[in-house]
Amino acid sequence: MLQLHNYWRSTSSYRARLLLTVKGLPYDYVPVNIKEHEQHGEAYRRISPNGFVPTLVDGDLVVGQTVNIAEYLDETYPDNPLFPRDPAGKVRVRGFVNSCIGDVQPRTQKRVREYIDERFSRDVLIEWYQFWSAEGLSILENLAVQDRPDGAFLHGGAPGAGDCFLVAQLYNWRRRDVDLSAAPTLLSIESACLDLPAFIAAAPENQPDVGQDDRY
Ligand SMILES: N[C@@H](CCC(=O)N[C@@H](CS)C(=O)NCC(=O)O)C(=O)O
Repeated sequence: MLQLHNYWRSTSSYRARLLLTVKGLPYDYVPVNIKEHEQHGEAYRRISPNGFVPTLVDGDLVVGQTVNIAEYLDETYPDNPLFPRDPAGKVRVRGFVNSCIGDVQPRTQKRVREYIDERFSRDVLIEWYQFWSAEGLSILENLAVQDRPDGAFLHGGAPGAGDCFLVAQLYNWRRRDVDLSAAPTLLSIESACLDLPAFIAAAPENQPDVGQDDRY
């Protein structure tokens, strides 16, 4: 059985859960409480030396990094593909997910927020978060519009890796009141996703470790 070490409210964990549920793969949920800094504990560092969630474990294989998880799952479990099979489509969706994890999320990830909050102030953190979130929103909207094929989702008529990454990122922005109105394409893709059983199953509020969390 696949195991996912993750935290209910983490954006990266949410996208990994979505990858699994969109693929229709059952998994064991192993909570890692990053609010209590369990990601830095000795036990978790044995599977994730850099202390990031999520980590997927498949038998003896340990897979970190959500793009890596997406590609591993698609190569190993071919049903319900996460990436288009044609080169142009694959390049487009890979470009989108790499932008999520490379251009957008790292600027506001937990350890960056904590550093700014502790070193400067909550006000600086809020300004930082809102500025880079607006920038990230614009990056993803531009990518979603470019060469988008017909269909309700990011790339056609079925959800794939890009939709998983997008829905998790929008959740992150929405919970901190980012103005999303400049991204109508992203919002329409999100609304096509959110009622699907795979997206309901992976939603943060439906996870076994759901609890209270700080806003920032
Ligand atoms: N590039 C990584 C990012 C992972 C990541 O940023 N995880 C966050 C939670 S969303 C985390 O573990 N933060 C804990 C920390 O920064 O100490 C991926 O895509 O898996």
